[in-house]
Amino acid sequence: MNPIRRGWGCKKVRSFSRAENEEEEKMKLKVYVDRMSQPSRAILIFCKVNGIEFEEVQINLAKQQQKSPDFKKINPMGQVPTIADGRFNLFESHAILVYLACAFPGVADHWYPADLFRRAKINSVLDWHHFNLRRGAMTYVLNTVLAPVFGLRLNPQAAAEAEKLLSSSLSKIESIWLKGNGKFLLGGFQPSIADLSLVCEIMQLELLDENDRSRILGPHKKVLEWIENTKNATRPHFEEVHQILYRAKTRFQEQRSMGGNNTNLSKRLGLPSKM
Ligand SMILES: N[C@@H](CCC(=O)N[C@@H](CS)C(=O)NCC(=O)O)C(=O)O
Repeated sequence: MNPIRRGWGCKKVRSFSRAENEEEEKMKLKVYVDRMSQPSRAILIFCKVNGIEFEEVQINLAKQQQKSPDFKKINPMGQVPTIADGRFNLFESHAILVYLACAFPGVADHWYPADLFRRAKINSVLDWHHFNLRRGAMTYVLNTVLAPVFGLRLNPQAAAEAEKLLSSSLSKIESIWLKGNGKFLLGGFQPSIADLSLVCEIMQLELLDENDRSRILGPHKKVLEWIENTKNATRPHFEEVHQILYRAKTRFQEQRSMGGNNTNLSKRLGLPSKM
């Protein structure tokens, strides 16, 4: 545990020396992200909504900064998001969300409830997410939109497989976790870290051709409502953090209307090779 964190709840009643201020600065939470990455956006929104003080450190995936020796000292996996809280470094977005929810006392209980059963259910959704919704959404967007940006061929067969996984994941979200009258996963009326993580993943579908997006999301009315509920519960930060995605969406639309492919877009969009 970061020693600074142990001082929560204590008001600072004395002024700090320069050395102490420098020490405090070093202990400040650093969040390493690329805003084009879905899990990075989830961490940023979470910190902003909960008033967590942090420094955003840009790791430009397009420039392969995640592979630099300096960054690999912080995250040997060479991926974003990553945090450094004092001397404590952590990667994997779900582990980070859990840590932040537990480590910062200002975070409201609904994000990661103290109740063991509700917490366990949230963990269950988060574990499921990686190999279902995330795999389906990422693979579909790569093989329908992003591949040429990285010098790869679009792969319709991989896209078709991914669409099946994506659509069945969206159906499961509706029939299992959104089945009641609640506004959020697990029937709640306030969001948890699972809502934030999953909705940020779905947001990348903004990059699709509108027909594809409507075909995939259109049948899932409850999912569409839940996305709106999550946006509303986290405004204005949700939209602010997603600005980069909306800009990319506009450029892809322009490119499509000119009948081009996306080969030359990577530099203009600053897109990473893996998102
Ligand atoms: N399971 C990880 C996934 C992290 C991940 O895939 N990060 C991507 C961006 S979304 C990345 O850093 N890609 C660059 C690379 O792998 O070189 C999490 O949830 O944090």
